[in-house]
Amino acid sequence: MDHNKLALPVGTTLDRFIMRKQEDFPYATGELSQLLRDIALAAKIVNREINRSGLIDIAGAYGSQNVQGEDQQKLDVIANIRFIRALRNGGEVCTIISEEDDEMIQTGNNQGKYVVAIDPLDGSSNIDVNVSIGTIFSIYRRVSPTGREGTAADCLQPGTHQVAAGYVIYGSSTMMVYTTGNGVNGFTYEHSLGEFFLSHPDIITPQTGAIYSINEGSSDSFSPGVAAFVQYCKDQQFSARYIGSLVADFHRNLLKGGIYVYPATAKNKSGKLRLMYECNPLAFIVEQAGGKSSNGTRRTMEIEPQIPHERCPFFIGSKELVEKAESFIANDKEACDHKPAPEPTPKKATTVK
Ligand code: P6P
Repeated sequence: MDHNKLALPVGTTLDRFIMRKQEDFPYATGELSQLLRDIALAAKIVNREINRSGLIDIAGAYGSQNVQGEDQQKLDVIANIRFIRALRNGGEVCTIISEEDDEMIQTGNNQGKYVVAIDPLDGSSNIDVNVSIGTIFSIYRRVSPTGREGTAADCLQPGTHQVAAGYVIYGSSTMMVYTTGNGVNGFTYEHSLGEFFLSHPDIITPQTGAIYSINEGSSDSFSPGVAAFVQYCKDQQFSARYIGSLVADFHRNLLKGGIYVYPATAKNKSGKLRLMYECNPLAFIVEQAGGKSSNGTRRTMEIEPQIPHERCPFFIGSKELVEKAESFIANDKEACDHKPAPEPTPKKATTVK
């Protein structure tokens, strides 16, 4: 019996899970395994900072310094530093695109075979009101030869080239959910043991659902197709659930069924969410779980990135709901193709901070 093919029991640690599934990785050399462990380690550290920040915030509320007299840094800056440091020290990653940095980050690991795109702490403005927030990451194999810095071509690969993707949700419990292209598995963090344990094996998202997540405050500028889909959801008496934290809305819909939509609006002409480190990783996960993701007309993971921080309209969740939204948009006479708004061309890559 090939024990590696046995479903691993709930309670398996993340480390053991990664090791036992290693032969699922296309490259099976252990480097991707190590990279996933590096991300999990950084997530544990960020989790601790988030839990403390509530306390420090209260103390820090009386000044810009925390109880230790340190200048209080914004939590997303701290998270960025932690993930970059973990990826640099792990040695497997040559270059990083981070939501927190305009330019590509060169780690100095020129032998590293992987590139990571990451949103270190999405929704961080919610931390002050104790709403769940998250880290979202995407992993690619570099296309340029090792031995030198990573290139823009390494970083601007379509989502179909991802070798792994995942998110960490810092909520009522902290979970890490990821895929390497062989299904989706969720791990819950046990603080007292400092370990992630398999809690949600082989996640499959419902084919349909009765939850829609969209900021209707922008409804005046929705395209007719999007407005018609929102009206459809209301006619179906779906529940409107919008936390304002992508990872939290996505995670709930992944487990319960539903759709999250961030369309083009007057304020965000190409949508607000970033293709490389928000849309593509979640698209990889949702497709592996049987769901769907698009920009309203095109599969998210087939969009060819032009710039590292490109935005795109985002429709993601239960397959039948995404297809219903797409059908309204297809009927929308005024639908205009998504073209990324011109953004400043990236400057030269910098060395890691
Ligand atoms: P709005 C948080 O800033 C974020 O990037 C996502 O986590 C969230 O879903 C979205 O923006 C909320 O944006 O415009 O509805 O406040």
